Amino acid sequence: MDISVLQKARYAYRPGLPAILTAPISSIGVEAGNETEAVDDQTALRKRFEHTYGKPVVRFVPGGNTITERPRQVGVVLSGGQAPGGHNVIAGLFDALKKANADSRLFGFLGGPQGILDDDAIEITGVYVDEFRNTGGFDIIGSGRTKIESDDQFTKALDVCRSRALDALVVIGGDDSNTNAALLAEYFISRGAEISVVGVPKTIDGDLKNDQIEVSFGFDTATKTYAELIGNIERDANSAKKYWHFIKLMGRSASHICLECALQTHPNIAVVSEEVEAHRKTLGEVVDEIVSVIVQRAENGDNFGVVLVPEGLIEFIPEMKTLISELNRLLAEHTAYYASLHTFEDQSEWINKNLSRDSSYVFSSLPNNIQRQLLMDRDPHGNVQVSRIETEKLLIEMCEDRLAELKSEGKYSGRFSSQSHFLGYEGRCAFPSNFDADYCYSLGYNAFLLSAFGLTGYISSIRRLSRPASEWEAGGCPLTMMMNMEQRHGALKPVIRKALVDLEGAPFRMFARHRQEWAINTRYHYPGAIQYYGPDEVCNLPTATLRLEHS
Ligand code: FBP
Repeated sequence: MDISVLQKARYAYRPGLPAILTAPISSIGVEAGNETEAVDDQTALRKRFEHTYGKPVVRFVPGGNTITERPRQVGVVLSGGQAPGGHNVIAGLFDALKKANADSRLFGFLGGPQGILDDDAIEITGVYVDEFRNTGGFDIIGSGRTKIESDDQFTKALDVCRSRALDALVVIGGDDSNTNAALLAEYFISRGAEISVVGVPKTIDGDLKNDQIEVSFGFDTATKTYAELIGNIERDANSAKKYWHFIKLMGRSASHICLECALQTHPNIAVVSEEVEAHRKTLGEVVDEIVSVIVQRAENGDNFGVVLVPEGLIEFIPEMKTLISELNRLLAEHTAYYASLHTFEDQSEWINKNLSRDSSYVFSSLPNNIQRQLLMDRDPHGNVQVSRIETEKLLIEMCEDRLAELKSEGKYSGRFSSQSHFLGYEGRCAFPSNFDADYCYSLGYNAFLLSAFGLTGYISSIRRLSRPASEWEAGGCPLTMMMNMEQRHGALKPVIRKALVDLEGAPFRMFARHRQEWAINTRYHYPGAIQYYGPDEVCNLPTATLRLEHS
């Protein structure tokens, strides 16, 4: 195989594990805490999860009751968007399974949850997994966004797991996929099946976190990859001194990626969606704030700068949020009729007629390309595909209009030339940083132990991540503990609560303390590329967000 020098070198990397997980498997025991409660809507959730609600948080410790080392069959599925480190989760799972019993077998469902429904799987062998160790991507078995939600799908999933004689199913995914894992766990028990379902917290977005999950895997590598590119763009901006760069950053909903990148690169402006929503800022006000920095910098002769825009911004602007929820409802309730409208003109005319007066006004005031993007298909979980909405270009257009007005009023005399960028897919399949390589391997190894102890409806949890890997704590958290009820497709559904940026949290406060200085003076910070070899502080430093939240 023709592989890069780095890929070859990474095959030899031995990921770090929490000390407890390096012990012989037969010497590891489990310690359970008290019963737990969901974050909200406890009564409804207790009823919905009759068999799995309220279980204790568990931690692996030396000795006590240990697992029997009989051969086991485990299935694994990757769900949702790619995140660096997914291959190592599977490698950790494989190694633990084989360490417990060499006759155990691991099956990977292909192409995401649809692979379960189609019973499309391969056996993951030692030779096969070795090709993927410490590499980025999900190509080991592929991923997909199918949601298992109908009764028929649950029955099918159980039939497939039974026919393959699985002892456990490991679901590697974000909040929606782990919600699915919780529902599957409940369904399996309710049908008398002793098949553990264990989740693993994945998403570059960083919004699957809480007291037990300090960070989802992939966030570390993806933000470091984007920060390298932003730093490079900043240096270019500061060298040429002629462009304003508007950089949209992935992260469907929360602004964790944007905030982390701001902490790493000190841009002139970073918009944080959660702040926009908290202060109920209109799109016009967001634009005015950006324009005010452009004008002030122009007064100092600096007609250049860098603006970070979170991908999910559009859904946090109150008037846009209302518009999107009206659009979601219209498109869900009139799917067939809407599909019969073939031209954009017909579609937008029908939409405009059926929106409330305010939303119709907002919709009509948007440029045509943004209107089209807002009408594109929703993903299987009902989310607007924000990665396809060109918010960065919308902001540029609006800034240009506002600056032209100011110029005509004699209040601005600078030059505004812009470049737009979208950083998203560039970071999702990077070689995992040492942090993600270690964390993912530990999560996978740990997921096996949870399943082998017969725990179901749990998510793999590795904590104390700001310390060296050997000091990490390993255990599991019941998925119901992270849930509440939310409106989805017009009905109340149990879902894992997304963690948005906390405006009182240390990362945001750190940003807020410095942003004025970064806006006007040029204080760019260049983190450079991820380093895999070299001094500890260069190769193994976790994200600023993790350090600020947990050190
Ligand atoms: P997950 O939540 O599934 O991890 O995906 C996150 C994400 O990368 C978002 O940041 C982005 O909006 C979305 O996936 C893009 O989805 P797609 O890969 O389907 O274009």
